[in-house]
Amino acid sequence: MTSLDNQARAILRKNDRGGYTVPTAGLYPYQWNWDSAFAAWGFATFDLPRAWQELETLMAAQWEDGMVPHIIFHKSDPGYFPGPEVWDTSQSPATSGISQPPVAATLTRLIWEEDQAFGRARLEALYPRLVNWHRWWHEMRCGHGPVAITHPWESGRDNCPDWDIGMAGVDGSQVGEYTRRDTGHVDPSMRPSKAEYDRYIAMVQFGVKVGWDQARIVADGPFLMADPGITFILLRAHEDLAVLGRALGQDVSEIEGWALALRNALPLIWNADLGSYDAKDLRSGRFAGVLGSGAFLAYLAGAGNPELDAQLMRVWNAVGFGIPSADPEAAIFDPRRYWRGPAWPVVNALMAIGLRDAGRGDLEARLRAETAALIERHGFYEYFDPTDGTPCGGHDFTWTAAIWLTWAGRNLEQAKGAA
Ligand code: 9WN
Repeated sequence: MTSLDNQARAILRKNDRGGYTVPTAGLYPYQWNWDSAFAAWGFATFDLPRAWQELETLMAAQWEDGMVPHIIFHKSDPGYFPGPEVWDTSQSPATSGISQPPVAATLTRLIWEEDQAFGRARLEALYPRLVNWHRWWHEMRCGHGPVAITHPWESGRDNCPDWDIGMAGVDGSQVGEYTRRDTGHVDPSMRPSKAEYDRYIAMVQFGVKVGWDQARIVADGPFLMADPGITFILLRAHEDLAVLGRALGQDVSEIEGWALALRNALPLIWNADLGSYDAKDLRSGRFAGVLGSGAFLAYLAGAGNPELDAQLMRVWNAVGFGIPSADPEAAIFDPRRYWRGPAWPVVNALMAIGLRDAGRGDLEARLRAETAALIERHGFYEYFDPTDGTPCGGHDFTWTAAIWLTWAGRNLEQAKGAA
């Protein structure tokens, strides 16, 4: 075990608030949905019971309709805005009113594969909750075919350029006064702008106004865009959930039906002019026209193709440190601003699973080496500038530590010795 392994474990322990993990102290003081699933994967490398517990606290916050919210506000903390009183969802524990990328089934499968001897009872308890959540995605978010998001935060890739055309139609001028907390924790030039934040809050206020009625939000809300990233993540997760269901002796035909419907919808998010999968504004039918990490998550769902391969190599070779979240040769590229260019270890890890499964072990190894080098040189930061490796955002970050333990740093010493 390396000292970085020890540091990564210590970060997971330090960010543990008793059954759930915060992404990083200060900037993100609550339980976030996909962060928590990655934390569970990280814990699984050294504490399997704690890994299951992380998934259990996440899924325990499931709404009656099946949604698993993007933030669970276990204990109020003035360090984050917008907090529980702004979301006002009347849930207990308090939660936000949107979801986040459903990586949980995929990571549960990986954890289960490490713990088949003792994990069965815990998997049996989680499984119906996962199925209900996937049904919620199918029924509430897949009415147009691909996965629709009702708020950029639902995508997990908050202010990536994919959402610009949808955001342009959101009126943020009436949200009133508020105080942001994020810019007190990290350099404001790395975070979304005030105009973007006003619109984020306007979307939350719409949800509150309609009592978080998801059908109304989809039908009349200020923002509705097809997200290639979640589409691929959910497609992969459906398939992993079906594997788990079969292992438990369950009938998985409903899940297989959701997966088939989603796969059949992929042509709807292929933008031939761009030569890539692309986000689409579902109100106007217009493509976003931007290439980014959402498209490259296609590999996770076995949906790559030669044109996408060429795009991947072009954007990757244009930078030196991981796969950028936006096209480095496009005008919108901003290498240090949240999701508008930086490389995110956690997204690299998802793409790596896909590249490996696509038989591109060479690319997986390259991505792994680049991600490991960033962490070795700079530590467990939230994300990195892909042009020079500068560390950005929050420090001692849970999901970066988890990715180190599960993938980027796993067996690194042995791999180096063998090279
Ligand atoms: C809003 C916690 C989360 C991640 C998201 C990331 C960022 C929140 C924010 O932090 O989003 O959900 O306030 O910026 O974009 O992917 O889950 O790490």
